[in-house]
Amino acid sequence: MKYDDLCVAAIRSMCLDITNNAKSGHPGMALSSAPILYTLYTRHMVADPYHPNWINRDRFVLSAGHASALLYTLLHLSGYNVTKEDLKSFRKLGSITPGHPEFGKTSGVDCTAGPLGQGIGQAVGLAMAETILQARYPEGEKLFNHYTYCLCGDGCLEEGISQESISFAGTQKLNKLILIYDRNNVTLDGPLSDSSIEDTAGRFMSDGWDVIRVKDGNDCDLIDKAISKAKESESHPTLIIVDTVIGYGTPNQGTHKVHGSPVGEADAIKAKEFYHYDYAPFEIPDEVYLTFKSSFIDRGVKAFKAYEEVYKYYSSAHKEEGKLLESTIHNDVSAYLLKDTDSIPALDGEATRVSSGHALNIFAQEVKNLVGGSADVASSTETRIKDEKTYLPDSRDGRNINFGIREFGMASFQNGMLLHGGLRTYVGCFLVFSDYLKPAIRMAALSHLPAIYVLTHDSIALGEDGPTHQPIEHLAMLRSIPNVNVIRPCDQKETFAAWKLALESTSTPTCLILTRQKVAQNADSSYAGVSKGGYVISKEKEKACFTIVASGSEVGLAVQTQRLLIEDGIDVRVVSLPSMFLFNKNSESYQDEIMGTSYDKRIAVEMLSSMGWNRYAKYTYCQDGFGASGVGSEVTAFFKFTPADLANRIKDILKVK
Ligand SMILES: Cc1ncc(C[n+]2csc(CCOP(=O)(O)OP(=O)(O)O)c2C)c(N)n1
Repeated sequence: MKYDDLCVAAIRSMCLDITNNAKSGHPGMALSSAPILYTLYTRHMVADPYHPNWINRDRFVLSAGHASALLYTLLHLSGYNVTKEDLKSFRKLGSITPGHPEFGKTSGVDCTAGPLGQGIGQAVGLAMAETILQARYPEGEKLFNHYTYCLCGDGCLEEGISQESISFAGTQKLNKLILIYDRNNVTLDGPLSDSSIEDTAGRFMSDGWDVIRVKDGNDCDLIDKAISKAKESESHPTLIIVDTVIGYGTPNQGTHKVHGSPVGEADAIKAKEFYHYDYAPFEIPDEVYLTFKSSFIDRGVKAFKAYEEVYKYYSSAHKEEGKLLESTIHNDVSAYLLKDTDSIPALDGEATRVSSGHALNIFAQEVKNLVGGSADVASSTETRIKDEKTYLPDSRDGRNINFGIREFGMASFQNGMLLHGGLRTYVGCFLVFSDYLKPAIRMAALSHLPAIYVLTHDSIALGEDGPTHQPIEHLAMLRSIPNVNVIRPCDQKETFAAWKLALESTSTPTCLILTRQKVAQNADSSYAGVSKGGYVISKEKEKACFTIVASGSEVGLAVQTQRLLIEDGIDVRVVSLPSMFLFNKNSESYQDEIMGTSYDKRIAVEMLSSMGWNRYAKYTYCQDGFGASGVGSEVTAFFKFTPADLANRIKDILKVK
């Protein structure tokens, strides 16, 4: 195009100015990738900067989030609400241009990224969402028909999650996923060759991807051709490998010195001379703005207008589906949920993972856009939606997804699907393997996504599989992540309630923590109680002198212990505390009222780490060491999780013989 060189020079110069001005940031990849993003935005991306949340826009994920200065520059030129002042506030407190892109903070940022590799996972989820929505809506191809682009660097492809992502995307033939790899062969500490000898093209091809090479990362026409070819793919995702030079044009180009610190005024001047760019810092000539106006902006505005017509037609031709889309575009399905889970007849003696399976199947009938699956443990985690197909290239309408044994990838794909909008999702695995999910859970929480994690086999009571499979520290870990609601229901009713709460959420992820073993149904468990996070589940006889606080399967243990103690004349209250997250939202007086006794007259019981429980009780009765392999009931008895042992402990505290 006429002003390609000028535009690319302007973008590069702006990235130098932004990082120099902030005295912080990563100019290296911003400079190497500038022609790639310039070509993508001006010649291919279809999105309307004036309707940045348009559901059918092409998505762009900057997986190498450290190159954020480049993305913000592109958004500024592309007409999004990112001003020059915002660019000058790069990395400053309160700005909309934070160090790494954050979804929801900056118009035009489709995905939070920075933890390397996770952008690729989220891009896979975004691409999946497009295919699922297309198949699940009648005439869905009219509503959902866009590409997902992702830009990554060497670092993203070294991360393990990239492998989980590419092998799943290849298997699922996500042909509208286009991953562009800025191969500048330099990472933070030095040359890529110090840490990788990979044949990247071979790796992708073996996973069912098409691979295109662009040998000169400064040639916009070559980049353009590669993207056009990738868009034509009918059954494979495409990797475009673009050979580039990190820090292009600066005196330290090609070295790690230019990766992660501003180049300084003197080197910026030299680089601009090299680009033949003769403008003051932060100045951009009109030709550049006009180029973006007549390409990206005009294309996007026109496409959005056309879509409005489609939408109008759709809302009248398919009223029900139109309504569903309208309300679920922002992941809100509250209008479709059962009003009352308490009226579902409750079964006694059912494992909460089984109750969860029932709940899922009840809610799946109501919430037609609920899809999910597990990391190859659907039969153990009870995560299958009955009578529904498996999601595959030839059955995109399948609601059951077998993510394979790729926990981190699975959770990251879920983030992508939710980022897209229009779907509700859940993923499942054993609680102990939430370690593998953790970075993606954190990402969901930070991105305000209502992800659902079905985490079963939730204590040493799982038995025979032994300490490798018995979670200990996991609840403390999950509970310590900001904006994550961890719910550990004690019986079937609480499990139904927990699912309802998870689906009612629109911006907080929920972890459902479920037993492998059977538990008794309590008479007084309720949705209202769970929604408060904690409540009295078994009242004292007259006046409690002590309170047992418990969650999940230990509520049953607490109630049995209460009976023993009351027989011995010790009046005790039992509080079920399925969610610390929700309980902490109540007033202090409510919390005290529920607890019933003073802090030093309370014990918290949970067959996992005690960490965190001292906020509620002076004493804890928990499992702070690793468990052991054996029959579940024998393991729990060995570690003294029996009514008699717990009663003795409480008597010791109360100094009662
Ligand atoms: C999971 C994770 N580990 C480490 C980092 C810190 N980090 C940021 S960029 C980077 C090097 C990335 O290399 P590359 O993708 O080649 O980027 P480039 O050097 O081209 O900017 C590292 C280690 C990170 N952001 N995320």
